[in-house]
Amino acid sequence: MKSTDEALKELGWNDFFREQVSVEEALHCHPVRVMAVHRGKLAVAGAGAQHSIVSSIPGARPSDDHPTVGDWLLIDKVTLQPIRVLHRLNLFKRRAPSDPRKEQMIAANVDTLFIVASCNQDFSVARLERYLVLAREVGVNPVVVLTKTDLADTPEDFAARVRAIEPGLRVETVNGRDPASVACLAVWCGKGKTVALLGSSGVGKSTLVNTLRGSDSIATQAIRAGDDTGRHTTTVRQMHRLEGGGWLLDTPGMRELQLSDAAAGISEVFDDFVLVAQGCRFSDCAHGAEPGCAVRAAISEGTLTLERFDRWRQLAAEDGGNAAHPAKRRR
Ligand SMILES: Nc1nc2c(ncn2[C@@H]2O[C@H](COP(=O)(O)OP(=O)(O)OP(=O)(O)O)[C@@H](O)[C@H]2O)c(=O)[nH]1
Ligand SMILES: [Mg+2]
Ligand SMILES: [Zn+2]
Repeated sequence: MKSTDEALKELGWNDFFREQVSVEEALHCHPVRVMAVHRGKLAVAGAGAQHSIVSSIPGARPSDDHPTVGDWLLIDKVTLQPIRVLHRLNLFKRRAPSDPRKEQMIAANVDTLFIVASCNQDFSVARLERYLVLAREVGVNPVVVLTKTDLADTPEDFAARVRAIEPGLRVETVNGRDPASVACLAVWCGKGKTVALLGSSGVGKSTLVNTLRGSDSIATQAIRAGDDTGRHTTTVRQMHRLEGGGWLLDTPGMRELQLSDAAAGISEVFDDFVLVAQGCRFSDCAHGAEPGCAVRAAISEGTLTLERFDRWRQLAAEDGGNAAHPAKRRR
């Protein structure tokens, strides 16, 4: 029989969380990790026990105090009532598609982010940049996983386009249905580690989880023939355990990733632009028709591209126009 501590460690428990629990709380509560969020219910796992519990926390304010998948939660030993969410190592969120004024929590306490995309006509550098901005903003190490190499004539061309986004970016090309091919991903999936998979519908997130687990328990579905887009097969965010003790957090494919409050992440992914912009004559240069604009000069010289400039401006505009002036916002 495993000790409580050992069992919690396998769920990702560490000193950061342990130190948040008072002696008093430890007497009548125990920690559990949120494995999945269903309508009004949470699937949680603790040392040697799994429960389905209510998700509402008395007194929780409408936003971040609520539990999301990956969270550590204290629950009452007797009633199983959730008491509070422990502070997170990190939290992925986006603008809610239904209401841009609201934020939607995606996942918490993630060690590595697999940004999944396919080597087919659905591939988009602009979309990958958004996911990268999110990873940088949250401070989680990203790995771009390019699937369906078996269907592409030149998968290396796709990988090269991803590598061009950021020097040193980790890119893995795989056939998601082949265990030998996905074995390269295991290094991020060690005991107690949490890997979240994000990406559009149909890119093969659930397929990767199935193959890495050596099972086919998660439903997957063929993509549309016309445009290679997916059918939104996965509908819940859920943690899946790997035999070696790691955790894969599968998520539903996103139609669009609208960033919220991501100025620092944008500056990091577009640091080439930020650097050049420091040479603009005006510190609040919008890089339009202003005299002495170093960004426009670099574009005419060909050291920066107009395509990337447009994508940078687009993200900055969505983020409230703040990203172009990182000095004001940088934390
Ligand atoms: N040939 C090939 N097919 C793949 C690969 N990866 C995934 N597929 C197929 O692509 C389709 C979509 O895969 P899913 O795993 O359902 O995609 P998903 O990203 O989970 O999609 P959502 O749940 O809708 O977000 C399935 O038919 C998979 O079998 C791959 O590397 N090669
Ligand atoms: Mg899926
Ligand atoms: Zn300028």
